[in-house]
Amino acid sequence: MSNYHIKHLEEYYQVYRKSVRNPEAFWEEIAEEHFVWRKRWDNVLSWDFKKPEIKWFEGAKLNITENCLDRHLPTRGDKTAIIFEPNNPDEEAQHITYRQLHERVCRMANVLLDHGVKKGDRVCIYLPMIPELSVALLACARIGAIHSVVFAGFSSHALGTRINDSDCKVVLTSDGSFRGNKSIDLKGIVDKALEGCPGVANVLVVKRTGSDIHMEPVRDKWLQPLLDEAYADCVAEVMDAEDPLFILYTSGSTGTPKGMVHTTAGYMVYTAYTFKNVFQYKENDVYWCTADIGWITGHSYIVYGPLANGATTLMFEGVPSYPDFGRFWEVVQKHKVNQFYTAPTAIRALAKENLEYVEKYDLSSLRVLGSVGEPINEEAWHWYNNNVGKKNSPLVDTWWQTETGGIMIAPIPYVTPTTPTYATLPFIGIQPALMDENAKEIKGNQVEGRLCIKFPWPSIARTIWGNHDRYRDTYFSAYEDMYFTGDGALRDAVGYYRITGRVDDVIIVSGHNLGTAPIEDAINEHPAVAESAIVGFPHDVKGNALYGYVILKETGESRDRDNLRKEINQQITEHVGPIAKLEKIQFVSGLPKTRSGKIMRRILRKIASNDTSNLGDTSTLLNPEIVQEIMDNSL
Ligand code: 7RM
Repeated sequence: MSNYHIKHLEEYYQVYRKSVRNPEAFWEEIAEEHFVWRKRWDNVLSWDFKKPEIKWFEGAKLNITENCLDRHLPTRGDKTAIIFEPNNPDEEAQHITYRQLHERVCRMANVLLDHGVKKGDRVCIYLPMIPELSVALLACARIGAIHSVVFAGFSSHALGTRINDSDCKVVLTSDGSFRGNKSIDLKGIVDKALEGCPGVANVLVVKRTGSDIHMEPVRDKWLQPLLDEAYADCVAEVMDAEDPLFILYTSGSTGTPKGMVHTTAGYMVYTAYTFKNVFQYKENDVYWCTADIGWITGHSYIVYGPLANGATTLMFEGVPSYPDFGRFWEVVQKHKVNQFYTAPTAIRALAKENLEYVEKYDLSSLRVLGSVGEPINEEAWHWYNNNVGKKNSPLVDTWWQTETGGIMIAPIPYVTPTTPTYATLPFIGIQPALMDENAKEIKGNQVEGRLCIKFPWPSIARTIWGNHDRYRDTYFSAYEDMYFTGDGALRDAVGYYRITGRVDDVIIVSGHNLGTAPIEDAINEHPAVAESAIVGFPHDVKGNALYGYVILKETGESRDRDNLRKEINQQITEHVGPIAKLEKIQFVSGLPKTRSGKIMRRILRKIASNDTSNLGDTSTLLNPEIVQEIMDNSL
């Protein structure tokens, strides 16, 4: 029996038990049989959730790009590694073979080396969804540089903060990006960010839109001429299993974004293994994940997981609504996509449109549908299952996080029977636990609690860049010897998990994690604003939308409210990015606060959600009278 590819439910249970009874032996076998190593490990796992310190495959030497590229060349050199589908359907798609991808990665790696990038240096990547983005990740990995991808929808302020937090030396970007019928001036955003980033020596610029941009002498260079001149082969740097592979920022409930650090070997093994099973990928399948590589889903399930399996992975530059709402299905038909992985927010947006957009296209190639990013509601689940899958493609609802690196709870298609809105069973090697208010584990079924994981898995993030204490405090201090996810979940009668949502101040809007703190900071910087609080409320497309309560300074009281609303959203766009704009802004004279001065968001959340029948105990508030005022004027 090969434990690498699970094909029956009995096999799942058998392999699961094995992976839990003896995790070291289990992962050792997977690592040994399915990857290439320069040197074998001395020890499979050492861990201590108290420190916390987690090491997988210690002592092993490898390069992840040899696993994603070089090893495929003899057998899959002419196979398509990446299909690039441009924003504009009239522009031709590109098919990049493994051999071509290898060459492009080597050339870019050599350009980075020429610019003084060494093993362990950080490189910031701020690129749209074009092939150079995947090439850039792999080029960093080739030479042992640590990539830090910043989603190209983030503002200059957010970009600058991230560049400085991890001291990036080089930034890779493009002149601009295409999104539907818009183009965005990415280079202008980079220029503005770099006014506050003295550590950046070079900006390497991909030409995409051909727009007229400023090139700072010495610092900025067009990438293409450098790639053309570069040598087409590059010796892979030999990395330790636990050397950092990348940093990826995720919002926290407080403070600055957290630079989650993922290391090389464990991340590779786990993303490859989950990819193979959760998508039941078979040679010659075409797999498409619609996420942006700026998020963890893109890192793990557009780039590393698929390429480690020698798969064909599709990169889409555009948006689901351009040139019309049939675009996703047109692309599925055109490239005969077999596995399709998207987010509930996209499903909900498309479900609002005419069914003809779906029915027009031949979707018979589809075998597996995936969902990720937030809980998928019942309606969206059925719409996706009925109209896209034609009740014929299992729908895998995959729960995981930036911090977990790979999929943690998900059905295995054609193996695990699915239930709408349930992520179902823990993946192989994953040991979930539900905790009660007294920090005790809740055993048995038909229970609800806070979701923790009891035992390390290979792709768990190892630290927060530059702040190990925050890593411990955020994930390992709420419950002893457990990783705390920040999510609530229930376990039904058969042991299936359903994720109920965040239990902290992170709000998921259109599948993007937003911390309340940086948004409130941005609002508070407006000269007319005294104080603010934001909460999420249910939205039929975005899942949640943001509701802001704003107290004005005396000087702001006389100003036009609609202008103020626009300015506040402009402020947010500049500091955080347009995804964090507020749907509703209510001006209030005060905010409900506890005696220790904490804003009672619970009450604000209920008012924003129009659910005021039971506000709970407000007697402990410092200013209970404010609640009525806020309710009377709610939007
Ligand atoms: C992969 C990713 C993580 C948070 C997580 C959850 C929520 C993600 C699901 C989900 C319910 C799902 N990484 N989440 N997937 N909730 N069902 N299938 O999204 O770091 O950006 O977000 O997203 O709250 O903690 S992430």
